[in-house]
Amino acid sequence: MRQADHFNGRGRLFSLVMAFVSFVTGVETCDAGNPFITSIYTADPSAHVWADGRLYVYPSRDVDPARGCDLMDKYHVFSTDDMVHWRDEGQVLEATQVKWGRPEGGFMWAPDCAFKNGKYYFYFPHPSGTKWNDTWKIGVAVSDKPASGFVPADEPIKGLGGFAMIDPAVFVDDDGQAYMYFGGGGKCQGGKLQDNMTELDGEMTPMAGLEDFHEAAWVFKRKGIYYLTYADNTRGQNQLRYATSTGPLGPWQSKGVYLGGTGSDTNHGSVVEYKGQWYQFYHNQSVSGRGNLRSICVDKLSFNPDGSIQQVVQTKEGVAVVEHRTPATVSAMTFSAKTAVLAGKSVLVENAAAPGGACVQNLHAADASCEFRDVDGGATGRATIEVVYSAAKTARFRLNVNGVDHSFINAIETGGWDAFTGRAAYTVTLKPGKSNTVTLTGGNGSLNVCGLIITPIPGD
Ligand code: FUB
Repeated sequence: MRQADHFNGRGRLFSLVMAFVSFVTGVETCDAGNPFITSIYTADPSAHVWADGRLYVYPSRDVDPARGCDLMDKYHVFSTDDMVHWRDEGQVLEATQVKWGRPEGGFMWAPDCAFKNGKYYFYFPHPSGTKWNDTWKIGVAVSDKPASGFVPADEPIKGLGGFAMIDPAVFVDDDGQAYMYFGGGGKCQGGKLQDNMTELDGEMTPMAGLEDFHEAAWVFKRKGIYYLTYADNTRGQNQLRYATSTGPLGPWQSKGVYLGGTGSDTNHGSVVEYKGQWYQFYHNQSVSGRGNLRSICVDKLSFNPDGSIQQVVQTKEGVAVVEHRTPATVSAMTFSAKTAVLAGKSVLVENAAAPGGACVQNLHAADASCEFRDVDGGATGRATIEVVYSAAKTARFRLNVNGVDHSFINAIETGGWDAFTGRAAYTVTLKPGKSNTVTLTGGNGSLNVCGLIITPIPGD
């Protein structure tokens, strides 16, 4: 079916009877394939498996529209229990929360997270002054939970300095001793953290033996061998290299490239084992075609018998489901397009292919929008908003929740106007009860929206 271009008069509103249906579903963000997160742009994925059995990814967020890497000012976390169904855990920190941070905000670059003594420590690089490149610091935020409740410390971590304080990575050894690594622009340092995880224990030392180091250090251990992976200086398409050592602070023996260029000028990865398989996380720019609107990917990583790493093959298919999964049953409320209040050139069109029997069209028009009112936030807490859509070509819309603009959300091509398989997911904290308003604004490509699914995040 071709996209119809109905126009029912500027400013004319369709007020339709609000109705919602409650049902039980296993809905979680499902973005199998690579990139595995497409609703928003993400980069620099740091992956960890925590005691609740889920794998969590802590990436940077590339804010759309981008200006260099300047406007990156917030972090969303994602998690999975089967490597195929991903949940947006929502935002964990933004620049405005950092007391010591640059007054203009922005520049929340590659983060990491560590767990010790019952607490989660979220480490992030951020400038403390207007001259951002001269004032990098590394901050830490602490929580009892892996993906919410983080409170940033009033001061950055003391004792770091001298050069690019970006890309912190924290490795906790089998004996419980934690090590921090950081660096960019060719230099990498590492050192011990105290038991409180917020202060250094002694001096940081240069990581000796890393060939062509650029940035993005990551340390892990397997069968007694310590591995340090990093991005090199290959022009236009940084590659990932690795080095090994018998200790967490080197000296390191360079082992060469194990992940070639991804198409993006930067690269940044992490390595983790989950349910018996090792994985390489990285980013590319395949959704946007732009180096500052990146997307996170995951592929399998394998070792040779001598412990060396085999070349990672980048795939579009991504990785397979790791375990038979019993879907979580959570209550969800569905809002069909028929319940939306339309404005501008948006129109409601009957469509048998659309769940709910109708869809909102003409969202390509600059003044088109649709609003879902009385969205139920449950008791309170985080909930994933899934916009159900079809798109013949990849488009985007602006998401506004309760008057707060969340910038652009991607609607990835679904294969045709009648293919309502698109799910653009984004997690926010909703107000309790039926007191929330979700507005989708068009003007950035064509998509047809047939409704919303709201899924509370379990445990909140
Ligand atoms: O995302 C901003 C910066 O780009 C990171 O800190 C670097 O590792 C590179 O990926």
